Order: sequence, then C-alpha cells, then structure tokens
Amino acid sequence: MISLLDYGAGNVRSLRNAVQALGFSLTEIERPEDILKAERLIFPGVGAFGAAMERLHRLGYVEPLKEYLAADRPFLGICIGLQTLFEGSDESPGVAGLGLIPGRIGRFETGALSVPHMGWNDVRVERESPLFADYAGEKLYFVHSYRAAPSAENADWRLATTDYGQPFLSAVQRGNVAAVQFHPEKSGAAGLRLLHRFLGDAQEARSCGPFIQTASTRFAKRIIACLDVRANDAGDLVVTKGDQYDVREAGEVRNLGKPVELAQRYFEEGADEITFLNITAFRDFPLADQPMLEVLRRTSERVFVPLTIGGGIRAFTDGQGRAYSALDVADEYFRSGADKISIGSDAVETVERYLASGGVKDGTSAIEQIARVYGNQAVVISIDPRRVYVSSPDATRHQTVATITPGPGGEGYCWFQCTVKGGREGRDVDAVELARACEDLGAGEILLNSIDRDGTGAGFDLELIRAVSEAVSIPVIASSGAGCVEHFAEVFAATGVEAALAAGIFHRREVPIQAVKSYLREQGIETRL
Ligand code: 1PR
Repeated sequence: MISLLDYGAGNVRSLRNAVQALGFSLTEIERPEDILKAERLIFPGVGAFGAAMERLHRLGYVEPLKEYLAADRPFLGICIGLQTLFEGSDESPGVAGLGLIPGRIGRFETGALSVPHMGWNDVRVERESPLFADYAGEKLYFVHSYRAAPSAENADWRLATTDYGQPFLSAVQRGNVAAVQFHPEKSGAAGLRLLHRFLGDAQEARSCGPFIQTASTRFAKRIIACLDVRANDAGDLVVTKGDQYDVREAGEVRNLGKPVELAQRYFEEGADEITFLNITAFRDFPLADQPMLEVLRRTSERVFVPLTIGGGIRAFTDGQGRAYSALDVADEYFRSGADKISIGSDAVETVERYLASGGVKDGTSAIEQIARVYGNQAVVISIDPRRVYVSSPDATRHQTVATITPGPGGEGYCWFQCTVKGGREGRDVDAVELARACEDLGAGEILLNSIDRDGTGAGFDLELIRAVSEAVSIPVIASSGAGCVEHFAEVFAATGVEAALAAGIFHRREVPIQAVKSYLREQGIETRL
C-alpha cells in the first residue's frame, strides 16, 4: 500500500499522476492513525517550511510521522518533504522541524544566480542506493529557495549533492528513509524511473546502481514550448499563434493543432517546460471554460515536466452575482494539474496600485495571495510590453534604453510599455518597474514577451530582456521572436535569462527542440539533453 501524505498545502496532482502513470495506486492519509498503517509513505511537501510544519501539527501528524520514521519504514520525502526532516529552517525561524537529521536549512546565497533555484541540474550520487540504481546521470528538476548544506553532522545521511552557487544535499537516505530535493514527478523519464524504484522494489535492491562522480554539477538553461490556446470560430479549442498578437489570418483564427497532443509532442521532444496561455480568458471567465481545464487535466496525466498556465487569473463576479477571488481561479488551475500559474493583466493593475501607494503591500493582490498559499515559485508574471520611442530619456519618466533599432521618426531611445488584455490597452507602467514591483510582491519568475517581436522570427528583443533581467533577481524567461537556433544562443550569451520560450517555430516544425539544445551545447551553453 502506497500512501500519500497530502496535507492540503498545494498541488500534489502531478505526483498522483506520475504514480498512476507508473501503474500504482495511491491511498490518501486522512487521519493520524493512517500513517502507521502505510507500507510506503510519500511526503511531497509544498510551500513554506513553517506552513508545512504548522499543518502537520494541526492535523496531528507529527507524532505518528516521527514514530514511522524512527521505525525505519519506507519513506520518500520530496522538496519540503526533505527539508522538514531537519531541525529547523531559516525560512521559518522558531519553527521546529521533525528533527531526524541534525542541522538547519538555510537560504541560498548565490551572488549573481537567481533565487529560487528553478530548473534542471545534475546530481552527484555519492554512494550506492537502490533509488539511483538505474539512474543514468540525467538532469533533474528543482525548484527551491532554501537548501540543506552538506556537513559533518549529516554525513551519514548524505546520498547526493548538487551545486548552485553553493553545494546542497539533493538526496538523503539512511536505511529505508530517503528524501530528495528535486521533483521526480517533474523530471521526465529519469524522475519517473527513480520514483518507480521507490514504489516498486526499494526494499530488496539495497546495493546496486552506478556510482556517479561529477566534479561539479551544471545548471541548465531551459527551453520552453508555449501554446497560446483559444476557441476558434467553430468553438473548438485550438493552439493558435499570432503575429504581433494578431492571431487571425484571412479573418480566421489560425489553427496550429490540438493542445494536449501538441503538449505531449513537446514533452517527448525534450521541452524542459510547457506553458499554456489561455489568451481570451481576459474577457471570458476561465472557470466557465471547462474545455481548457480539461486540456490541463489531460496534459498533466501524460506530461512529466513543469506545466504553467496563464490567462484570466483575477477576481471575477459571474452572471449569478457569485464572487470569485484570483486565488479561487488559481486553485482550480492547480487542482487541474498546473505547477505554476501566470498572471498578465491583473499584475499590471496591481502594480498601478502599488506605485500609486508608494510601494505598499497590503496582502490583497493576486500575486501575494497565491504566493502565500502555493509559494513564490508558483507565481509567474507574464508581461506583454510594446516599445514606445522617444527622442531623449528626459521625454518620459520611464526607464529608457538607447536602442540600435531607432523609432519611425529616427528616435534613438525607447521604453517598454506594459499592456493588458492581450496587448489591446497600453498602461502608464513600464516593464522594468513592473518586474521589480512584482518581485517585491512575491512573484517567483518573469515571462517576458514582446509584442513587437512576437511571431516575427527576427530574434528576441535583447534590449528589453537585458533591461528587465538586470532589474530583478528572480528568473526571467525570454519570449517572442525566436526564428532559428542562433537566436537562443544569442539571448543566453547577451543577457542573464535562465530560460527561452518559443512558439511558432516549434508549432510549424521549422526548428526541433533538440536542434536548439544541441546547438546551445556546441556553443558551450548547458542544456538538458
Ligand atoms: O492577461 O492574465 O488574462 O493573461 C493572458 C495571457 O495571454 C498573457 O500571458 C498574454 O501574454 C497572453 N496573450 C494574450 N493575447 C495574446 C495574443 O497573442 N493575442 N499571447 C497572448 C501571448 C505571446 C507568447 C508567444 C511568444 C512566442 N503570446 O506567448 O508564445 O511571443 O511566440 P513566437 O516564438 O512565435 O515569437 P491575462
């Protein structure tokens, strides 16, 4: 009997899907006494350390969990499920952990590297373990801002380590109790194999496996496939693609394929993440869009890399006068299989209020509310900027850049105006101040589009991307304009972005994802192959 300790702190649907895809069924822990009845227990911690411990206490799970662990029964902790095994964490001072492993969890101090550590990295397996028995050295998916440092006092737990500015424990194990900092359920085929080892035969295979020794682990730049989804005029949900956000051709919505099939194809072709943007959700209430939620559910059953969904995340009152918060909309997206949600128009409105109030964070914005429940890493801000040209920096209060592509009147400067409703309305907020404010409000990542470059194949807007990525310390995804493999190398070489996203060239099969990755490797840029 495989039991899942879901204490209601976030999305564990991905893990359920992965376990089911491997042919196992899961029993939910519903009462404290269920813990000691489990034959194998998975604890996929989500969110913050303090919130996780607080919920475990409230549900009466702490004592039976300690007893289960002390009896050396089969256990797999994931992410916060690893961190709570320690004595405490700087994330939540004063909150005691389960105390099985000596030491405290600390925050990453990585200098120029973005925090969270979000993406694909190597693990250095330092001793034999059945968990890694058929692991072939692939990169695995991490997302966390805090780390367990390897030390003399936890040496007997140390199974694998990873470097991200600083070394940290990426896997621990003693006897039958193991925990991993990465997400096996989001780590593609390698993660599923590891999960299978725990589910299937962790007991009997105690001494096998290659012994991997890598001098230093290397973090990969991510390649993301993006699917803009909307109903076409016949009412079918299709993947579409615009030119500078105009998705119609000869009056019809362009149809580039079916969302679930395309997402699965990109997973199989090696995309590191998949993003769905529900591009008409600004006018239609997304919770009424059951086909879109169904797309997400079906995709999450077969795609085992992180899934982001955006569109329509804002407060809404339906035709019957029932009010929904942005968190309600996000809840439904997470329940349907999203790992991250992305906020567009609502973030611009939030930042307008934030700037008008001199930077007050009152806790009511969608960004703050969703980050509090699901963690910062789950909140992506999608920015849809358009260039506004000016003849000198004094002509505007906004941050300008000197541009090598002058404006229509020969203007040598521009700023990047945020828009809402899919580019239909410009606002008096620039992309740089928006990104900074959203980071302060608790966003974990920026998805930086460009209306000027979208669908043009002319390359990423490096001036925009440099300006935004230099202004924040959270990861930035470069988007819009990719036309060939060289454009990806260019954006990684010229800016500090962690990821690059493309749509049209992948949909039209002009450039395969693997060709992008191979080219990047040839250029000395690390990728997950
Ligand atoms: O405002 O919170 O409801 O979110 C709406 C979301 O839908 C936003 O993330 C917004 O970017 C997106 N969106 C709205 N309208 C469009 C449109 O195209 N008409 N799509 C749209 C944005 C841009 C990228 C695209 C890249 C790469 N699409 O997603 O995939 O530009 O394309 P390329 O590689 O082909 O150049 P809310």
